[in-house]
Order: sequence, then structure tokens, then C-alpha cells
Amino acid sequence: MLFEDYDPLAGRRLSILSPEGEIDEELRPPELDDVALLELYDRLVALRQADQQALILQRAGRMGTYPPTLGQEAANIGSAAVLEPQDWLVPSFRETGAMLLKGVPLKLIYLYWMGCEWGSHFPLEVRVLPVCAPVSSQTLHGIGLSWAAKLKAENSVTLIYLGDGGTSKGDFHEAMNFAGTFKTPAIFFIQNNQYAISVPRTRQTAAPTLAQKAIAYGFPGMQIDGNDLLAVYLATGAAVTRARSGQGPSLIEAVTYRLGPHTTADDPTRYRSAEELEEQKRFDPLRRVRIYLENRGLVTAETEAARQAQHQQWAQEQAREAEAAISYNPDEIFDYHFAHLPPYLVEQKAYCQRIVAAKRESGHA
Ligand SMILES: Cc1ncc(C[n+]2csc(CCOP(=O)(O)OP(=O)(O)O)c2C)c(N)n1
Repeated sequence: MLFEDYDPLAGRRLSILSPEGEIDEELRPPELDDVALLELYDRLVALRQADQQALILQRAGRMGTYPPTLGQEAANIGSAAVLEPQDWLVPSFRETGAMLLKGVPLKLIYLYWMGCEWGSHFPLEVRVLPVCAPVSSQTLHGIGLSWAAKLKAENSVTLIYLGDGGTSKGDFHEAMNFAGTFKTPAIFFIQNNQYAISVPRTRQTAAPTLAQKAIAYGFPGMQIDGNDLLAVYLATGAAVTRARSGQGPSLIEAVTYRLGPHTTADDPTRYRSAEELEEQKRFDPLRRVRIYLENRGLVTAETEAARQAQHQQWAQEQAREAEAAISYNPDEIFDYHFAHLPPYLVEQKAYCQRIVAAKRESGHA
């Protein structure tokens, strides 16, 4: 129903919580009462602290690189919040919050960005794939999972994340085509944060929306306000219901904005204006939930400060645990890709081992 109401060709975008903190009660999901909203808000704040800690680690040279979620917290948390334990979450690389909500420990996420192989080794019961650096390739992995679930008649759905830039890759279109043709229980969740590194959304596609791409593949798409926690929650919930009841895939385009750099290696001032950034801060996804909760007396300056301090402490502890768990073995770069290494990689592995041994001998490793 929701997907019909928000047909992307009609130019409608789902929004429930305004930037001024007002809720459209008619659209409000009934289970998201004030208490549930406060809990989700808590996750938003935790994510912002986790992100902040990652930036500190990176700037101190204790982490390789990191893609901040700043500005995209509602898209992360609102979407993953509707999943059940048996469902699969397939991230791209800007889904720290979604991964946390699904049960990946923060210390593993830190460990991954510190360059340690074991940061991708999640507890088996946590149905989350590792961070996927090759843009959009995860869409195909996700479709494989959703097809398997269908063949096995498992009651699980697969939530696949990608960015606006990811929609320009062939993988995305192959995955969409397969999902539509075989009606797999998959959800394509596009975090349209307006930029693929420095490339603006207008250079990705001539189509007015990314949501309408679904129509060509025979299933529905919907554009939503991705900075609106409630809209994200409602839309993803509707897509999950469709998938679980055998109606096949759906696509959600969450229109959001990346308030920070693409990664810590990026300088966004080179491709976007200070005015644009200032303008976007008004739509900060945390701010609008906080205003609503403040107006209801559920959040005050004191509870806010205490909440932030508590999450900051958690993030610091997770960082300490990650650093204590680091083990770098260069062999691992080669060990997990093939059952039998092809000869050219056997050669490269031996070369790498010689270099590491030489560095160790000279005290440089
Ligand atoms: C196959 C491939 N091509 C290019 C890159 C380099 N690259 C890394 S992130 C990125 C942009 C991704 O943009 P988008 O999908 O919009 O996601 P966002 O970073 O905005 O979250 C590119 C081109 C890559 N990682 N993989």
C-alpha cells in the first residue's frame, strides 16, 4: 500500500518527522511510541559517539581510514531496526550504525578499519556480511543470499545497502534484474547522500529519482526523507513485510546528506560549498528527533549530557579492546581468497614474506 501511495513517478517523498520536530501522527508507526523512539534516539547518539571515536583514532594514526556516518544516522538505524535475527544485512561501507544494531560489536568494526582481517570475523549468529569496499559488488552477494533463502523456504529477508554512486555500477542492475525476475525477498536500500566521493548525484543518472529505477525491473520503489528516522523505519518495515509475504523485492531511496568527508582521506571543501553544508545542518537527523523528545519532556540537557558521556565511554572501551586484539599477519592478505592460490599469488605471497622478514630483521616491522 505504502509503495503504491509513494509511486516515485508521482514525485512524492515519504516524510513523517519534520525538521522542526513535528510528527505526522497519521503516518506514525503505532509501535514507535515515545519510549520506543527514545530507545532508537539512544542508538543514534551512540552511533555519533562511535563515529567520533573512530575519527579520533584515525587522526591519531591508530586507524587506517574511516568513512563517517555523520548525517546518515537515521538512514542507518531506522532501516536496521526493523530486521529480525534471521534476516541478513548486507552493508556497503557506511553502515556502522546498521551493523551495530544487528549485533556486530563496535570493536570489530574498529578492528576492520585498523586493517585487521579479524575485524570481519563476526559471531556466526550475527547475519551481517563484512564491509564491502568494491562499490556495489555487495548487491550481488545480497541477491545470492535472498535467493538461497527463497529456495530453502527460510523466513528471512535480505537488506542490501548501497550509495547513490553504487547505482551506476553494472552489479546493481544485474542484482535488480535477478531480484525482480526471481522475486527474491530482498530490499535495496540506497543511501543517497548526494555525492559519490566528489561526484554529485546529478552526474550519476539523468533519471529524476533513483527510486524509479525499480520500476524497470518489475518491482516497486519509493523515495523517502532519509534524515527522518520514522520515515526510514516505516518504509523499510513495509518492504520487509512485502519480502516476507512472498511479494518479492523493493527499493528504497533514502534521500540524505553526508555532513562529513567521504572518508578521512577526503577534503569535501574542494567540491562543495560551505553554504550548502550549513543549509543541510538544519536537517540533521538527530536534531529533529531530539527536538521532538525535548518537547515531550523525555530529553533534557542533563540526560543528554549523561547519555553522550556514557556512549563516549563505551566507544573508548571498544577502541581499547580493538587495539588489544590487533594481530597483523601479511599472509592473511592471500589466505582467504582462494581454496588453492594461483601460481602468481603464491609468488607474490613468498615475495611479501621475504620483505616482512627483512624488515623484521632490520627492526623496521
Ligand atoms: C568498483 C569500485 N570502483 C571504484 C571505487 C572507488 N570508490 C570508493 S567509494 C566510491 C564512491 C561511492 O559512492 P556512493 O556509492 O554514493 O557511496 P557513498 O560513499 O556516498 O556512501 C568510489 C568511486 C571502489 N571502491 N570500487
